[in-house]
Amino acid sequence: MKIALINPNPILEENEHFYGQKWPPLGILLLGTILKNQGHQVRLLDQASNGYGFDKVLEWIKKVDPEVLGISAMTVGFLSSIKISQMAKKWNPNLKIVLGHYHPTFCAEKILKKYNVLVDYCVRGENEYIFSNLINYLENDPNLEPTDILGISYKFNGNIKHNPDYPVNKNLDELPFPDRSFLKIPYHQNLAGIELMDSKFTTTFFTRGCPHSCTYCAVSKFSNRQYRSKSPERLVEEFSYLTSKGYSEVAFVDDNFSFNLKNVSKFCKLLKKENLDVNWHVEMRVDQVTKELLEEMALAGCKSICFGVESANQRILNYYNKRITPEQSLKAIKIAKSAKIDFIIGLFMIGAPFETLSECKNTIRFALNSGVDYFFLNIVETWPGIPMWDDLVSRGLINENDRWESSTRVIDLTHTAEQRKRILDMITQTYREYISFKRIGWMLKMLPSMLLSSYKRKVGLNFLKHFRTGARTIVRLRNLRLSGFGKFTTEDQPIF
Ligand code: B12
Ligand code: SF4
Repeated sequence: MKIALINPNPILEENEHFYGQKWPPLGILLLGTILKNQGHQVRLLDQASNGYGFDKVLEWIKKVDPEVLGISAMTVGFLSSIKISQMAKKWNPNLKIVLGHYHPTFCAEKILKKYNVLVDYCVRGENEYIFSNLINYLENDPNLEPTDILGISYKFNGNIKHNPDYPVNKNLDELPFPDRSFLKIPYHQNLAGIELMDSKFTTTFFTRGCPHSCTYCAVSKFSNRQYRSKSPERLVEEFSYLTSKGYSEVAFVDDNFSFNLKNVSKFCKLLKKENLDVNWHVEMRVDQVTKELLEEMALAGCKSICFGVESANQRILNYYNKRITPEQSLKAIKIAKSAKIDFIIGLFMIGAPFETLSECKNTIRFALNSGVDYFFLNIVETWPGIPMWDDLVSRGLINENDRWESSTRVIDLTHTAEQRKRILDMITQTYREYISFKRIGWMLKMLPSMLLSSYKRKVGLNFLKHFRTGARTIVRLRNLRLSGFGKFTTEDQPIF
């Protein structure tokens, strides 16, 4: 069959910008690889990274002329998926449209009810074989009811049906290496839009799932808190394969990379033996840090760690069910530095339900003084599928029938207009001051660590090499106004 797969850009408004990283869409890449291996003709479009407008996306669809269009629908990208579905169905009413990823997993009933003429199937959960089973059914018995295809929701004779869940994928070693030749754009490691390296960048995962259940995170419900891992041997094999294809920067997309410390340690030992020229990057919980492990990781090529610090306020951390303390975060950052991890990033969240202004300020101050090389101050958002959503619905703060189609800033529900303005101003001001060419003192302070770290030296040289683009991005970042999770608007200001 001819199948087109799209990772949509979450931007619908012309004056909005999305300042997430541009990373390959690993989910549809894996689906595409499996289908291609089964003999199907697959094409893939990463609109979130190539920035195509919707007209261009339609042009692409027409050119591919697929029989099935699969769209990856995160909550922030859901309305874009609907816009693409509308355009595609208008062009070809016989095209089968399948939505997969988090939003269709948690909102299948609502989607099939409201958009019944546009969306034919919702694929729920993470298992990659659900889609190939559906494709095989569409190829062979499209008129029969697909009662035995686990993990899908669909309409049949005017009724919405939800087949039982497909079990999560237990044997991750069995999965093929994603065929990255589907992707037609070069990806580079970047931070908030600033490219750090020129070399080829891609993503992979060691594990899936997480035994924790943080209030703001969709992962535990999506994979039923079932933690699984590839074998360290298979992961090293994958790293060898990636370097043979010219990739030298790899980011892990794991939910909880280092839950099994022994496995990580074994991976590092095996990777070190291979002596591959590859830098890798991970996210970690601060309570999993030991100096021995981080030293092993650094020696095996780990260049950056993002720590989920989230808040400086224990009350808020408890609400997030994060099971860490701010002191643990400071300790983890210190250990990472002493273990010679080159780049340490702190992830913070501002604007939990009824979080006070002084608590917000406290977290910002903490971020500034925590010793990290860079920090993200994300505004807390909520959407279906996370415990915080259920909490806000049960407290009557959010109407699940009104807000389910996109993501909602929590401060819009629990703070006054004046409080919201002060919180957003605080964040914008912090970035303005932090990302400033005037911070010469900070730059000088960075200098010794830059000179000592070959990775940081390369990042610095790369910045100088592309100085005009880098400087423009910095100016643009400084002028942006926050308008939602990862979204910004320049309002009337020119972009450059
Ligand atoms: C890596 C990652 C990113 C990367 C890359 C995203 C990408 N292009 O895929 C970057 C950094 C860019 C990113 C950005 C964002 N992310 Co993110 N991200 C992740 C992370 C950690 C891993 C995703 C991944 O690669 N998984 C591995 C692959 C193999 O699995 P997968 O993508 O889930 O795909 C499988 C299934 O979902 C399904 N599937 C996926 N697409 C499709 C399509 C079809 C047709 C079908 C049938 C099936 C299907 O099959 C796949 C194979 O098993 C997840 C957490 C998680 N565990 O998923 C969060 C996560 C997906 N991100 C999340 C969020 C909120 C964001 C941002 C909004 C954050 C922000 N403030 O900017 C942005 C949005 C970006 C965008 N362009 O839309 C949320 C989404 C929640 C939701 N309900 O939508 C998650 C779940 C994290 C969380 N804490 O809850 N993210
Ligand atoms: S935020 Fe991290 S630790 Fe918490 S549930 Fe999600 S993946 Fe697990």
